[in-house]
Amino acid sequence: MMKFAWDNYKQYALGKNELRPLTKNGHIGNMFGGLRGATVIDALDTLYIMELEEEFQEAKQWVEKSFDLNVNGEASLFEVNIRYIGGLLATYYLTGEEVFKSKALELGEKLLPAFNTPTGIPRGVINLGSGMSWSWGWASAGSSILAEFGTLHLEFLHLSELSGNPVFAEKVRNIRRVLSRVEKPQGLYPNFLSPVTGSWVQHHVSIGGLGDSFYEYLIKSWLMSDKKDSEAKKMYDDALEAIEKHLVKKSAGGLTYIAEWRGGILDHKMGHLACFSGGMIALGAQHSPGDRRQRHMELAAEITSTCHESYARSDTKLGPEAFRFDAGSEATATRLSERYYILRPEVVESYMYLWRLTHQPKYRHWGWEVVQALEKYCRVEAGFSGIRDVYTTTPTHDNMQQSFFLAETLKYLYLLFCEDDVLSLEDWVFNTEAHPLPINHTDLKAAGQP
Ligand code: DMJ
Repeated sequence: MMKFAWDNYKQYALGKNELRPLTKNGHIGNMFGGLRGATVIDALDTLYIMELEEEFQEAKQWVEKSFDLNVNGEASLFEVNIRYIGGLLATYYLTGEEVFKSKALELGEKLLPAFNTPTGIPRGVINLGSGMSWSWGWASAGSSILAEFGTLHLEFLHLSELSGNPVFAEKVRNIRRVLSRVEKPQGLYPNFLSPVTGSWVQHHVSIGGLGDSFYEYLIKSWLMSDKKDSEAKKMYDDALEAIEKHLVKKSAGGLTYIAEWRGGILDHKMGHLACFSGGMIALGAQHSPGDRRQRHMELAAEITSTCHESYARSDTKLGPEAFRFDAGSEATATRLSERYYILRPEVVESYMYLWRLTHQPKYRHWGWEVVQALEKYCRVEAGFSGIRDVYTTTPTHDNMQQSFFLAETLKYLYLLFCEDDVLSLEDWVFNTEAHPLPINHTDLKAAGQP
């Protein structure tokens, strides 16, 4: 599947950001500020770990010869960080090849002006040429988004480590400082914060879109620090406790889910994006004392099972973008606009973590169901495409092979079916785009190993 996705991208769209597999051309879009080759950078480490050597060399050559960082355009700070910086760093750590490190550092420098705000909380959009930055037009009152400024920590620590320049680490430590001091309603973190005043702009809380990877990066920062970053662990534990208390619910049919919160009122829906949380909670549970460990492992398994239900209850066996738990609907999309599937990874991501942490065969079975459904409904003549409605066996295609399909969905499926020592969870943390970053094992460092 990876070879098919890559070969078609290479044939029809090399150098563009994504492949359009029906029209057999490339898509550039406006998320990466003039940067090109998002699929190349997102695919590099997956090609490498799958030992697709020729294909990896093709991708590497494109980076060496054609990856141009002197661009002028409006980029999402978050997307450039998780896909480009994350992909380049991971490939550098896997291969030791300098080109990936130098491109990551050069690109990292271009992101720094986004942090020039009164609080140091970066704005969401940056022009990579001029360094001008601003907030998303759709974000209320010029605010910055929790999942965006809260998803820089892992990559920025590595940028400082590799460059010897502390500025990257200082930027993310300052974000942490602002967040640890600000008052949290009921212990929860709202999704919109003003980069000018450092206070919340709106009380919408979500473990799915707009909030998701902020929580993920707290627990992973602690793991990546070889469990030294106790501040991150405490913030994660406290946040999870508030989530358990206020957002975790059980449906009439017995399905556990995490609701969204709007100024104290619950919205009983889960987005596909929120389905990563089964894996995150299981990962965090490994390091909790006895009773909490068991409770969190159960919660992780229940959420993952609910997400599996959202797949199992559809005609295609692929899950919708969002599903609801209002009376009469259980883990299904009730709105037309929520019925699509765009090759997202979060559900198989949780299967991978739960498999590695419990070895219960059901997670492999569920992963295999996804493989079969992808082959049946998303594979088209020239690549893989998202579908517009998971509730019909004759879905139309959206003509887009997302770069995260190669970075995440196929990588997590691969890891679900190989030995646990391939990118072992003892040695690596995955950034939110599934790019592996090494855990900073201090005992090895003390023993003189790099
Ligand atoms: C990816 O880019 C990342 O997983 C991000 O955290 C959320 N959205 C997509 C995949 O769905």
